[in-house]
Amino acid sequence: MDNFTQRLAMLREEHEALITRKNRKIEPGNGIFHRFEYPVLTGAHAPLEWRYDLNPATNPHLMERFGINAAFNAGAVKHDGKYLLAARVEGYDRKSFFAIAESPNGIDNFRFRDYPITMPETSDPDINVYDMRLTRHEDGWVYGVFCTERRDPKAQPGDLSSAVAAAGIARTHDLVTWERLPDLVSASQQRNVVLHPELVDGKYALYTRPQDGFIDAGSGGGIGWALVNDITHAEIGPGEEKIINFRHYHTIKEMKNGEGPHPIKTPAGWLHLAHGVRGCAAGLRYVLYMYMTDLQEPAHLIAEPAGYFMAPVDEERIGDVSNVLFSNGWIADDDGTVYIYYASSDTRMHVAVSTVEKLTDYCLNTAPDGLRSADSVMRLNRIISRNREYQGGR
Ligand code: M1P
Repeated sequence: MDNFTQRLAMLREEHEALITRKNRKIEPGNGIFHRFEYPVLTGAHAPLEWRYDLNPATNPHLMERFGINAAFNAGAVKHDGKYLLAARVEGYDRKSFFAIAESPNGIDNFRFRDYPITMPETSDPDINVYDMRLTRHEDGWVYGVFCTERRDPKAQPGDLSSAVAAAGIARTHDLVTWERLPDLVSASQQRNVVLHPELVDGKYALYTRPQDGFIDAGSGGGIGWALVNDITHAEIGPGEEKIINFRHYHTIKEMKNGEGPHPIKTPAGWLHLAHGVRGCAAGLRYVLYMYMTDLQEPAHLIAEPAGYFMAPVDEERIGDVSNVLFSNGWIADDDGTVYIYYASSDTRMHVAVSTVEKLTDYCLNTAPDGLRSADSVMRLNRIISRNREYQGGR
């Protein structure tokens, strides 16, 4: 066997082993969710057909011709009985694009489709696109709302990093062909915009994240909410955006926060997953937190447990942008199982599994943040004394 054929056989074997590797729940968990042993999607999951020219005549050394750096920040939806992740795939050239990987069970065997998504563009071409949230909307479409980034037109000639972030909007019926709609028009830059799955007062409802600049959420205040009449020309007028989940001093979200995937509807209210960002000597630390809003009034906060729901551990801590957990996709199955897809350190995708019942219990029965050390001690003492009483003073 020649070298080319031999190496190709090795690459195929390694790739197939990675994709078909069985994932295992890590016990005992914390009662709220279970993590799984292996990431569900990585750059190495990208098909060999994407990365190599497989023709020995044009690529005698079987070199990689298109490097895939990472697969992360995936939107999620169940489609035709399969668990679909619309991942942010990033090449060695730093550009992101979207590609769908499908699994029969939601926890392993995620396999990319043959081609990535060819996302149509508006008349203002995107420089980079990422972090798509998928919403199966009651109007019958599946929407993808994502960040489209372009160079700041006001940037000085030598300034090659100032950028403008806006919400790109596209929709599909089959998760193959996409129709691009005009970008969201709003007063500020936007990232982490998410479409609510139901109409509210006959309008499309958006979770927003108003921000002062490309990076800085600044005076934005937190996660916003706005209603738009027409999703095919989505526009938020001045004063039409209100903050529904605020940032606070000395918390896990003091610097920034952002809605994760669209909320899950439960009999007790809407379950929300979001990310919170704080600064520290090591840079920014991104964690996930949860909150709940009222069933009839989805913009009205009814519960928010103190602190984070998930923070990076072990391998999750390390990657291209270390110390980051980020989620923009989860799937609630009919039996109440919730598959939480989260990315670690802007590098890879993982799954954690819970249920609607457990997440609701977590949100409604975990005390809120008292915002002061003394309050934390009070909450802790309450738990300890109840336990001592229950255990007969032991
Ligand atoms: O690098 C961490 C995350 O930073 C951004 O999120 P946010 O706008 O909330 O700061 C995004 O670029 C996101 O993709 C990235 O994971």
